[in-house]
Amino acid sequence: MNRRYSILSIAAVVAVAGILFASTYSQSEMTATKYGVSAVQDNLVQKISDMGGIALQMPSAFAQIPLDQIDSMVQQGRHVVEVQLTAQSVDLPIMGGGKFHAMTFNGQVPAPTIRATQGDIIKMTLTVPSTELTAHGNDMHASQISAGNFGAVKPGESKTFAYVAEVPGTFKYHCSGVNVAAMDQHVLSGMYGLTIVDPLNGYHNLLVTKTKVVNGQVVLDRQIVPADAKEFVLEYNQLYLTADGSYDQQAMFDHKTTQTVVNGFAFGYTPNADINKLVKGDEKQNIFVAQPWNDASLKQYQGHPLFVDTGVHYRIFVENQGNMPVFFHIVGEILDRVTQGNVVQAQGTETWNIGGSQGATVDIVFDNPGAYVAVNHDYAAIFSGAATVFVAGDPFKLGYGPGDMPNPSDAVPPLGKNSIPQKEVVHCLCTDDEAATIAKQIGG
Ligand SMILES: [Cu+2]
Repeated sequence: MNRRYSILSIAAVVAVAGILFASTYSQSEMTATKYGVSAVQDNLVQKISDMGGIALQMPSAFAQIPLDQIDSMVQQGRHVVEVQLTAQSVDLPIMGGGKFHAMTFNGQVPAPTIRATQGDIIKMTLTVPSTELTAHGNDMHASQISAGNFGAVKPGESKTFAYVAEVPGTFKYHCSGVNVAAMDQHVLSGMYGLTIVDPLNGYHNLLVTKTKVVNGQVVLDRQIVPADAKEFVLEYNQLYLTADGSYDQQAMFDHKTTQTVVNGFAFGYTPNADINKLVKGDEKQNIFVAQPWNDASLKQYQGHPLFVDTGVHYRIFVENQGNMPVFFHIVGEILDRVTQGNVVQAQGTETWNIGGSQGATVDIVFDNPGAYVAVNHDYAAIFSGAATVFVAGDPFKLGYGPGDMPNPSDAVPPLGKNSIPQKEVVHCLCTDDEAATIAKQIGG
């Protein structure tokens, strides 16, 4: 049992309490000045205060590894995955032009994807440079440590913690704000990432059941697809912004999404000018109606579809980083398998509902060439950014073969237990410095 859930269930209340009672944080650290808090909630906040306040609500850690024990654990056979995160507030572009005030880990949204194997030690260091205007924190859902344990890391300081990733699956990690106060602002402004914990014994083969005709009879045709797969990561979130690109907390309370983003972008995985020219002979002629990230001058922000081969096993790690549901659906396809943790939840399902701060691993084989669009099948989400184009095979007869076309670097996770490598091209909602670092990593 992970006690975090009981903590997070009151986190909103605690965050409000933190905002109302914390005297150590200036108003400039909190963008919003008006809160959608009713009189009833005011009473609840007062009750929490009377009980002893936030400290009483936050039990101490119970699964953290003392840092001086890591070496001996490694000698006994554990592996360590080291993660360096640096808080960086920076302006990044949004669909439609302009920029928003992003809060990031390492200058990119989402933060780097962490890949570990069940049983590994994850050792994370968060550094908050002295140039940051506010403290930051970290809560890793792959751990089983109280969110209040890590605490706030002040500007000019850094802090390390470590834990054993005991449970396989996809898990978000996110800034925990200033002792959970302003956590919503920090997460919804970009401070979130994914930890993929591979099952210790690897992934299962995929069973795909079709039909065929034998001797005039329709019979089941069970096909076993090996566990090794090409992989993608899709992280869903929302932006709640004022006209000048600041975080709009009232819009969050009202669930009035400004844009829906996948790996930080609204419509980030759509054809670009080069692909239009290849397909239509005209770089300005769109083959996807909503296509804001088109021109090559946009550099790392230029749109790029996900190119997939037909007949190949794809494993898609989907995480809902936001606070609206994700009805994950691929238009024109059926999800062959949905796994959460290491437990199969569905086989052959049209859509899978992923709640806030929940992940799923979707296995799929694209059978026929064509363009398929992965959506959050909530129309408001689709039309505000949650549409991701998969191009399977070579439907436009351009002459490329399996694996020839590169895929966006931010949609391809680090290699894991049963990963098949893919060609990559730099694509990220990230600073130019971070884009240059990624270019070096992928040899691009
Ligand atoms: Cu933060």
